[in-house]
Amino acid sequence: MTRRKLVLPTMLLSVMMSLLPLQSSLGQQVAEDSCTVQILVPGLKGEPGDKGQKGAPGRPGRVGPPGGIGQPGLKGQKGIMGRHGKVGPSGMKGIKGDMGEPGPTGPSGDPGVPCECTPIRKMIGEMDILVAQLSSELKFIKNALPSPAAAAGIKETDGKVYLLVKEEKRYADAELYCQSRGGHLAMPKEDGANAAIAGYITDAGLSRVYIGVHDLDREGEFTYVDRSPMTTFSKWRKGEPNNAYNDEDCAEMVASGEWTDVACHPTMYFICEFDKDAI
Ligand SMILES: [Ca+2]
Ligand SMILES: [Ca+2]
Repeated sequence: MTRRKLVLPTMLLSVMMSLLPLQSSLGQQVAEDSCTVQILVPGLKGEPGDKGQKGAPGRPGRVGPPGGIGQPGLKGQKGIMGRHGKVGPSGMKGIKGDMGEPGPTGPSGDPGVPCECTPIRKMIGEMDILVAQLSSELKFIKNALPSPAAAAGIKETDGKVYLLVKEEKRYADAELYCQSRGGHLAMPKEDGANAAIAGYITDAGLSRVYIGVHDLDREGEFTYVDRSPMTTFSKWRKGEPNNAYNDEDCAEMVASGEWTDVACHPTMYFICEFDKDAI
């Protein structure tokens, strides 16, 4: 305590002196001891001073850190239309549309120039007839010629077509064969037809064939195979028909064109005939 007393600055002493009146109010003992004991205590807080004048503006602060993303702004107004862009590539071909409604009928054309049509029409008519004939003959050939080896070809007269069939058959089967192709066994009813058939046999190198003549229905009364009567024409060989062995009810033609009654069950070649009108 003594040492602190010794080092007290002069200013502190003056303060202490100014406080003496206060010490006197504290008591006589304090005044008596003031020279020996110096108790230093802070003074009472003074009255606040007057407000100072506004200072000069400070220096600008440092740049602050970046702020956070703010709320999106309001939508702006629509801008003006831009320029036209470049032409794009061609698209793929579309599917075909439906057929439209038929249009109105057009105006009538100008009258044609008269032509020489009569000869042309006549030619067309003749061609139509020819085509019809060829069609009929083709149909006949298809029916009558199942195979080229089955026949030696055909012969014809004005009204008939004859077909020599080189397949040995009995009389009844031969007739069935001819019927299945639209005809009958050959039925010569006049010299011309008989000669044509005979020539056919000769040309084929044959000696005899069945023809469509028989007396199967009544012995001795020969008819044609289609049951037509034999009235004005026949070509029996001399001495025929003789119904030999009481077993000859059919007929054959030999190469000379003459007829002979023969049995019906032997097999031999035969000739069919077809009406041209029916072909
Ligand atoms: Ca007989
Ligand atoms: Ca006989």
